[in-house]
Amino acid sequence: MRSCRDEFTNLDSISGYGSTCLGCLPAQRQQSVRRSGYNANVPETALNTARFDWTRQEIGELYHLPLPELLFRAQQVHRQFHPANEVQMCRLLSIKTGGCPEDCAYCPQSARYNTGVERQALMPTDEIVAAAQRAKSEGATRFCMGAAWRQAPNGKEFESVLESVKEVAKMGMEVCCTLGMLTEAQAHQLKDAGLTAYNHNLDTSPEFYGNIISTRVYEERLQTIAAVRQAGITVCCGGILGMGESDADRIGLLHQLATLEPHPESVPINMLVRAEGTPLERQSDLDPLVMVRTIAVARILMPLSRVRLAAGRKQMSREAMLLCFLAGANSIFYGEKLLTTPNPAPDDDAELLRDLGLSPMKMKQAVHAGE
Ligand code: SAM
Ligand code: DTB
Ligand code: SF4
Repeated sequence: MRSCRDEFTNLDSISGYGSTCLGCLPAQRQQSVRRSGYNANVPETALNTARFDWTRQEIGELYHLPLPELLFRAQQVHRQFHPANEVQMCRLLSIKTGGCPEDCAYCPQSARYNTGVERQALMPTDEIVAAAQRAKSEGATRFCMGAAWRQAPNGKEFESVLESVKEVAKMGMEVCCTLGMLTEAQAHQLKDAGLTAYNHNLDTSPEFYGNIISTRVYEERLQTIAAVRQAGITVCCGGILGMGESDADRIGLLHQLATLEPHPESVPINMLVRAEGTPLERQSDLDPLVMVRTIAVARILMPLSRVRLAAGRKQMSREAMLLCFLAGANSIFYGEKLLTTPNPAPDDDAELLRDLGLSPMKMKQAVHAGE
């Protein structure tokens, strides 16, 4: 019998997402598909088509397509699975800043570099809740709390994070945390508190990872991602471009992401923010078209996922951002600050979306745990 995967053996038919009934999927994938922010107009029969067996060769062929061809295919996939002109607004908040023992070469929060970032202890729940309320009133449908930890600590601080998650979850927004490595038990506690997503980036290819971070290994990232998935929390996982990696490394990162089964529901693609004092402060400029290409391939490989045009927008032109949206990005960080570095001013972003005719995604389309 012809399988739905046969649809994809020929790259020329890449946008021909077909085929079987959603009910035929294994339970975990059904759950992931239902949680994805897919376009409600997509027939359920078209939702069983994501592939998890992409080869590096196939991904390389897509990545190196002529850009207009790649954009066309990505846009076709995008329109099949997502509202064409909607962008999710996400708000980031650094709830514990600086002093991190890890040596991530890009990160202004590593204690190993003199970056001028002021250390800040864990924020109390009431301040976090107030920030989440502000974010919601400004149109954010996802609230992401970031902490500069190698791994989430046990004890009073973790209890306090759980309390904050509980309170933010009551507001009906998607609630995301990024706290470093997690144990399975911690992932379950976060799930019970109402966490809907956990961000843990693979950052780059397995081969290039050691050039950027020496204090942990790729496999540890994969273990935390598995613990998050196992606990029933949606996965937010992506990477950073512009760290001196090659096209092959970007293809390697995409390969890692697209062979996670289920795919991460949310895929942030960051452009390196060159922070003073970090080993990467003098990296050369990244051609924004590399962001466009990578986002387009991510969109094709992971049709149901939200792809986030994440850090680095402050350095990008409006035209480059438009191309990223055309390539299938449908989520941004909205607010004047990322974790410790600046993001475009909210007024400028509102004007950009208006000028492009894009609308902020409404809360009803936001992804909630357990749906
Ligand atoms: N400590 C936790 C961890 O590493 O998973 C959570 C916080 S960490 C700051 C979250 C992510 O931010 C990193 O995985 C990295 O992908 C991204 N990031 C950090 N510094 C960045 C920079 N200068 N430019 C772009 N992305 C950056
Ligand atoms: C992600 O992929 N990007 C965000 C979020 N997940 C946590 C972080 C970007 C941080 C940029 C540098 C800073 O502001 O410190
Ligand atoms: Fe620490 Fe995360 Fe920054 Fe690495 S990226 S130094 S783990 S805060």
